[in-house]
Amino acid sequence: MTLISNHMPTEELQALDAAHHMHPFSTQTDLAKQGARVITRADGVWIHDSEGNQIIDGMAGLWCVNVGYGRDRLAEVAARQMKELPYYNTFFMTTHVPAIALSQKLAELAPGNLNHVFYAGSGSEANDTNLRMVRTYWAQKGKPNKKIIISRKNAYHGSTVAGTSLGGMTGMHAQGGLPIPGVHHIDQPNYWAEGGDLDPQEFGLERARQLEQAIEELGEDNVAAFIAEPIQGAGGVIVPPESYWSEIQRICDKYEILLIADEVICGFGRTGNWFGSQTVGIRPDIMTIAKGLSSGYQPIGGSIVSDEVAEVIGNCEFNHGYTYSSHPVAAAVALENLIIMEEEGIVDHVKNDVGPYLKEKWEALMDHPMVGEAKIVGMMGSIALTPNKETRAAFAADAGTVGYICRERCFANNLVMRHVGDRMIISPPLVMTREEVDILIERAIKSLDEGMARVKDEGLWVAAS
Ligand code: PXG
Repeated sequence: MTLISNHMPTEELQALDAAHHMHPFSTQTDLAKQGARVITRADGVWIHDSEGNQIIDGMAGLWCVNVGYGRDRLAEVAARQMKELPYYNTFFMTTHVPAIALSQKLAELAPGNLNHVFYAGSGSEANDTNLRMVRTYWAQKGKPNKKIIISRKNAYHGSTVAGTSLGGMTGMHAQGGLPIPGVHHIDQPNYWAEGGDLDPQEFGLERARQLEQAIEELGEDNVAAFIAEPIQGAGGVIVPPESYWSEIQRICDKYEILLIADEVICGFGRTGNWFGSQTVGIRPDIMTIAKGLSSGYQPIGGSIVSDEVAEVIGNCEFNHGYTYSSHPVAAAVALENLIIMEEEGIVDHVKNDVGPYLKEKWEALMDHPMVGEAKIVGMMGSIALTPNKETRAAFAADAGTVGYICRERCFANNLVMRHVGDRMIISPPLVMTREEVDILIERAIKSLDEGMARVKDEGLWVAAS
């Protein structure tokens, strides 16, 4: 067998990759022609590729490497745990110290009465757990018809059958005959794209009240829960108007609908608090967690559940669990990650130090002729690209055409900044320094300038009518 290593020529690695590796969310044949970028190592906020480029990672991997790359402590904890107990389950009246210790820590960090954790291997799996858990909860309470989960268009809750169904991505629903029955989607609070002539706060209320209308239409006795990201991430870092979340909380309370906050991106410091729910001022019954829980060093997700939900579920045998629920190595690494976050004051760094610095620089991107709005909470930000700021116009070209051009320029300038349609998004490692923020912003401006020139050259600087 040939030993495949970082020392092989890039083209050979790309050819082998194209031959045997199927990529998520990619058009395999296009990628095979182009060749995937081979990432070889990473340190701090920097990733390195096989061509020797040093790329500043404005996305923290995939919204997850909150403590940055190259943490020896996490590697050491993993090695120690692997030697001591690499695997054991917690199904049949057994437990182990990593699961106990991580659960205790999460109960301490999570707000209010969220004191119980059910583990999964990812955010998608955790949302599968949530779907079954809320339905089981209501069945246990003698209300088996309370089954429908209300979610939002353009939400992202994962890629499994339940995750995709709960999510509101039409392109994902189209593949595989989803959503499953019992999931209902209302509109998202995306003021830039959908606010029309309303004032932002009025628009926020209008969108929140769609939840009330949906509950009335579907029948309170048929609705189990509402699920939402405090701030939509994969949908384009959509920051709702302030009026939105307090109204949602009021409605959930009024109709006794469980509130599931999907904290997979917003959790663990991303928004300047431990959880996005604290930033937007809500009291969820269940929080979905993953990503920043282990800073991506191990695959682990879960559901943090309120005392009340845990008590009701605890009265039946909940026939649910994954081989890797409470995986000891993943749990040990996650715990060490949280300890690092505490010791280094990383949440405070986001809230009071580099977060506000990034906000100032990010919002100044509004001065760029192609940027219509710049939104940022903590260290997740987005800008809307537009040919006309005053009218909040979209481009006439298919959504994403201009965004893709800008993303390509970012890559060429050694910056990972993603596009979602014609919004550009960032979610860098939380440990980023001010100097690194300056580099990120400098490269972003250069890429926007080059992107705009190309958009004009290609005759794409045209507003949709
Ligand atoms: N909920 C939210 C809010 C997420 O952002 C998941 C659930 C699913 O987690 P797992 O661990 O199963 O992936 C996510 C994941 C993107 C992108 O392109 C975002 C995610 C995953 C993959 C791609 O922005 N978020």
